Formats: sequence, structure tokens, C-alpha cells
Amino acid sequence: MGYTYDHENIFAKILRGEIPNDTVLETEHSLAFNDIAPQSPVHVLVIPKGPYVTWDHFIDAASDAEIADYHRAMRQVIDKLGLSPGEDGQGYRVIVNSGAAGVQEVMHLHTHICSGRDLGRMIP
Ligand code: IU
Repeated sequence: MGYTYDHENIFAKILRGEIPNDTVLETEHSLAFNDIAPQSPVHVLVIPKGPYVTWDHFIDAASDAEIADYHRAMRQVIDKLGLSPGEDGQGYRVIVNSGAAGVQEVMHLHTHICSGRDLGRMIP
């Protein structure tokens, strides 16, 4: 299945610097910033800089370097915010909403990293 990337989506505008963001960290291929409407005390979005609509699109079309960078950027967020349970942090949840069933609102791949409260059994 092909994907059509809308270059006017809000995260594309953030990546172009047209809209400000509250950056947590930036890597060669990825950007992490605080969600504008946080659902938990920690709510960070990690996005690839490339034009990928969904996670499966990303895996199909991105380079190994981009895919590795993206996952390492998530790890860096968890490290920077001290969330890793293995490091006596409080833990976290990683969520990727994809397409209609996943209720994806912004059509540029983003991973939610949520923490800071008991997130319950359901995804937010
Ligand atoms: P979703 O996975 O596509 O449903 O989540 C989109 C997220 O993007 C959601 O948590 C919004 O609060 C967030 N967001 C943002 O951080 N900045 C924006 O300008 C817009 C949405 I529009």
C-alpha cells in the first residue's frame, strides 16, 4: 500500500521551524518535544525528521540509520527524564497510534512516551 505524505501537517511545520515546539532533545534523524496537550505529567512525542505517515510506512521506507536513530532517540528521552524502571525510575508507556483504528490525528509518525502517573490498564 502506498502512502501520501501531507507536507502541511502540523509536525512537518514544526520540523520546518514554522511552528515552535518545546524540544526535549534532537538527534540527526529525530526530534522529541513535549505534547501540547499532555495526558500525563510526562508526555513526550518523538518524531522522525523524514516524511513518514505511519510506523509501518517508516519501517518500509526509512533507512536503517533513521530507524536506529529513532529508537535510540526514544531511549535518550527515557534516559534524560529518568524514567527507566531498571534505573529506579518510575516506568513509562510507549504508544504509536496508526491510522483510523488507532485514532491517529497527526499524519506524521510519532511515538508518545507517557509517564508521571499510574496510566492504568488502558492506553490513553
Ligand atoms: P495522535 O496519536 O495522532 O492521536 O496524537 C497526536 C498528538 O499530537 C496529540 O497528543 C496532540 O496533543 C499532539 N499535538 C501536539 O503536540 N501539537 C500540536 O500542535 C498538535 C497536536 I495539532
